[in-house]
Amino acid sequence: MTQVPPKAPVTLALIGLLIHPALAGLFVTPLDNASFETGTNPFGGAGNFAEVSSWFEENDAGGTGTADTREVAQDKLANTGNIPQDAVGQYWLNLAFSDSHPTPAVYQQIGTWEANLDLQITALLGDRSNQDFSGVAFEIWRGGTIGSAADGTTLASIGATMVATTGTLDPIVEGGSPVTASIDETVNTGVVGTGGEALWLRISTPTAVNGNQNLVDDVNITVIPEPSTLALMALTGIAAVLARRRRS
Ligand SMILES: [Ca+2]
Ligand SMILES: [Ca+2]
Ligand SMILES: [Ca+2]
Repeated sequence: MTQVPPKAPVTLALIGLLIHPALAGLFVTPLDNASFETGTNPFGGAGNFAEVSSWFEENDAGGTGTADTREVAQDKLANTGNIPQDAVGQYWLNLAFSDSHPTPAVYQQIGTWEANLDLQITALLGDRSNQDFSGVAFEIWRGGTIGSAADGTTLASIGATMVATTGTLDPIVEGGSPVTASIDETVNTGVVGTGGEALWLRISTPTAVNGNQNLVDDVNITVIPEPSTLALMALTGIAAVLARRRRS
């Protein structure tokens, strides 16, 4: 009777554990228009977008009122003297604060909520040399009515709840020239929620004062594998090497 070598079943079990449900929380491509390169300006004029594709602008009523004329994506080529030129592509998101736009923020769905996901967020932040940068926060929200998400609608008003925030990030040192800074932050989805409800990314400028402009570009978000998953990956690699050695 042939003895079945134990290594193959062990390896298969480890691979099975690697297909971890925690990795399924984000969409395969979590963000659309992550560099803010597509949009329209229904009010005419070249360059800046008043409407950014795939993102919901909380202040933008979608066609009427003064709020709509706000530049949500800034054409860096339109003001080469005061806008940072080393962003990805031609446009920055511009979270610009004024008395008529008191809480500029954009959001989009990035997946479905699952407990205790570590999410890594990276992005570029930009400062205009002729405006103050006051800080940007990257927030994770869950729940709410997906079909009610729209330009001019806040995440809070559709019933979503914030579960994590980077806090207000302000790595910019104001000076006489445009400045670019990169951020790399980790947040966690927490343990309170319902599996499968919407998971959102919201970008806001919580502490702005009138006249501030906060540029954001090249936003990326990924799930960080849990330490146990990383250990299993290492074990699986060792098991595969051992199995190969035994065969040769
Ligand atoms: Ca861009
Ligand atoms: Ca939009
Ligand atoms: Ca500045």
